Amino acid sequence: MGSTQFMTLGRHIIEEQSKYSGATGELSKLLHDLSLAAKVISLEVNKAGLVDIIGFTGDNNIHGEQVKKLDMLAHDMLIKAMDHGGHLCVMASEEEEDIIQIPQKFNIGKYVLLFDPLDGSSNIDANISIGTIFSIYRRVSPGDGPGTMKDCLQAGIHQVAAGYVVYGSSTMLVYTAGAGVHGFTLDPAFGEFLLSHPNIQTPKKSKIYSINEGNYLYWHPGLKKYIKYLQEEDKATNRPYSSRYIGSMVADIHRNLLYGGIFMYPADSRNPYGKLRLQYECNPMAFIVEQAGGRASNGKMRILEIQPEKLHQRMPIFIGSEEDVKTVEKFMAEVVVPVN
Ligand code: P6P
Repeated sequence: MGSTQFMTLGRHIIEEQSKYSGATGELSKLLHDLSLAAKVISLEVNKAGLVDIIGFTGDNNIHGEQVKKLDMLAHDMLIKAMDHGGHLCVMASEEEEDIIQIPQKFNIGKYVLLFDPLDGSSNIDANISIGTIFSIYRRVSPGDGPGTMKDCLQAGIHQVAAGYVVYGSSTMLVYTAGAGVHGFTLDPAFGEFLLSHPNIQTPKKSKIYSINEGNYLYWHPGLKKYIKYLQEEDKATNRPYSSRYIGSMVADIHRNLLYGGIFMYPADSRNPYGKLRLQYECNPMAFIVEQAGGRASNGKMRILEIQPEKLHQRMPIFIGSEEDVKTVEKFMAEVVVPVN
């Protein structure tokens, strides 16, 4: 999969931008600014074990979850890198309840940025891969003033670009602007993201499944049947599958994107909407995986076609190799759960 050409992210974005619908170079500058923030966050994540930024800030985020110092550093870094480029009209982050206004003289840009600054943060102390996820839309509000909540509540099908950064054994930035999925590996020696995975295509069928089996008791009966089906032996359908679950969405989906696999965070009897957030986790990952030839649904409908109602709403997600996602949808449709 590796690429031999010496292609930097910046050059790739500019060369590719002719394929983006209505690209004026602004999107390229936006993606460049995002990569700058990613480099600084990567630096901090990689030295986290050495300086006092491990551990809790003592604060809770808007969802009542204890906030790690790196979470807030990543959040602040992204805002600092993105709020004065003039390409945005509004931002939204997992770490802020409301939309984030752009300073007045820079806030009439034509794009909207949503992000999860550091997904998987509960793994930080254990030095497990974590990630940043971003999603970019064109504004729908009038262009002569700041962006609005409406700009941030567009269906995923309207994204113009999406990507993630995975801080693992190396730091990789993976993005799509609607013309394929491309992966770049950070060379820390000179701080450039170099094209390492051009035109990523995820296998149509796999033998990896990723789900937190600790929630088995609470699952939909059709999902229970599906997981048992994956564990049966049948050489013709590559079963039993292997179970791989890091507990960090970006890392789990990144591995499955490259190797093939299905990642599931379903609704269950305790959490009727699952755990993951539609606007800055499910939608960007769905755009990327679909562009790589995969599929992403909430078990019933395409993630990208769901009309968001709330900025931080959660959504069940089944995402990855197309045939595997179709199979779990079939298992769940065949078992009708009586409405209590
Ligand atoms: P669980 C990390 O906290 C996260 O938001 C995702 O990155 C990850 O996929 C999921 O939660 C893991 O949740 O309930 O399995 O620990």
